[in-house]
Amino acid sequence: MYRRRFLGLAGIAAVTGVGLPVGAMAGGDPLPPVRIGPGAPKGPFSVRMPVPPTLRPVARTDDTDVYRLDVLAADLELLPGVRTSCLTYGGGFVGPTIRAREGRRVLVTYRNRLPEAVNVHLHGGHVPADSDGHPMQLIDPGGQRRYEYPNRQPGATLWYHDHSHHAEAEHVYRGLHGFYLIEGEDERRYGLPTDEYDVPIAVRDAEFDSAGQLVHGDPAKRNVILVNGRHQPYFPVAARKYRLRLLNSSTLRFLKLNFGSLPVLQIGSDGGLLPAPVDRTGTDFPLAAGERVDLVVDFSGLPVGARAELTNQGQYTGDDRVEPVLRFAVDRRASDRSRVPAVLRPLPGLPPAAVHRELTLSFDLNGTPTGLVNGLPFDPDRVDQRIRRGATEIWTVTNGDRATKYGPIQHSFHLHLVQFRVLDRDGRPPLPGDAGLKDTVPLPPGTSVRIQATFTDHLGRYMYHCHMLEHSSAGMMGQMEIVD
Ligand SMILES: [Cu+2]
Repeated sequence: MYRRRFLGLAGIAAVTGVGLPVGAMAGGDPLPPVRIGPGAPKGPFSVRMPVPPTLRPVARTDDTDVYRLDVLAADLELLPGVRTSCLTYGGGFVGPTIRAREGRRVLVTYRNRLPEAVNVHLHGGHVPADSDGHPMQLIDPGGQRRYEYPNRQPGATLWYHDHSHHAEAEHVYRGLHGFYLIEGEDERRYGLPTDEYDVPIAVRDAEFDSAGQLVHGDPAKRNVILVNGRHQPYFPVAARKYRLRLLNSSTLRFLKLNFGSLPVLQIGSDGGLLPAPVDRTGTDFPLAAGERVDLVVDFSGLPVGARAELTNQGQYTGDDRVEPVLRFAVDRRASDRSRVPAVLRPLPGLPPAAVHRELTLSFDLNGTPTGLVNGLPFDPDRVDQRIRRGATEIWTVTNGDRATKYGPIQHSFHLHLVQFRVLDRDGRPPLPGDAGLKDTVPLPPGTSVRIQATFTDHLGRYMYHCHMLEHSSAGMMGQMEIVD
């Protein structure tokens, strides 16, 4: 099914542009408003945003929390009054949140109750190779597999999702994703908002057919933004500070989220907290598929009854039209002893790098489009990079699709096993979204990013790839082996 439109190659600027230099922007008519199911539309902000439930461990020992989670089909009400067939972790379109603690091990046994093979990748996790969800290590129908997560890494907003070879895009698109939050040992002492005031929010796009079923087809037709699995919901908030952890769980689309005039401090990115909060009030948050941003948003200046909106900018038509995503409805006052200290978690230093590598991501567009890294599609039997355990390396990653017959093509870059630092982009300073520890970064057409990482602890084979999952499904993925 590797049609060019399916891969987001046609009108790519319109589909994935984030105000980045992608060349000619495809125009086209605005997409029709969403109108599905009996009684639809109910209008925006008519349904409440769910917060994914926290998964309860089935057992605890001195140093380990043990979980079980089923992978199963479920019919869910993503749109008002319509049942949509979904693939789920534990029955939720955003699966249950696993809340882990730094230094305390988590074991999760996933049981596959689907009629097809699946697996699970902990995105951003520093985990043993046989627990990383290698695309060829699958859980067959009826089978189960136990994944071990040591959580020996700083507290961070991670997420888990399917990574089964050639099927990851469709599986994630149909629902196989959830949050995995590690609380750092240092975190409680900062006094950040916790518990009901610490809210993970997954934002993504989707297309529905007239019967309300998900269509995994032309990305340009994905005209519904889902927020924790609901279209344009509202979220009741108290007039106080909230920690909001935003994830772009789209398979392809780049988001550009904006909180308007609400006071927003960025406190973290993919791999955990920043050294100090950054005032991002009024700024856009461009998020590639898979990226996260950790924020403290302050509603205390709003009276009870006030409304504020999270919006997405210009993603459907290539213009700068603002799309409502989520409404915050202030419905009560609440005491607030949380705070955002001026100093948060120091970043690890940047040791000298002995090894430099160069990678180029591109498509072979002759015939069936094939994703390539350094000219080769993914081959599970081939190791593309051998890396000494403990080594610090600098990788220059380039998007080679500046001028294809379909125009410029957007990519992103995701590295498994480790968090990296962005050193620069085309010799210029990193973007605001590159700050801190990162595992996923956007890679605009024709540009390069230099990243640095240290490959500690674990041996074995891991992936790196474009995190536009239709692109990795089409082969834009490489394999590294960490060796002694
Ligand atoms: Cu790509």
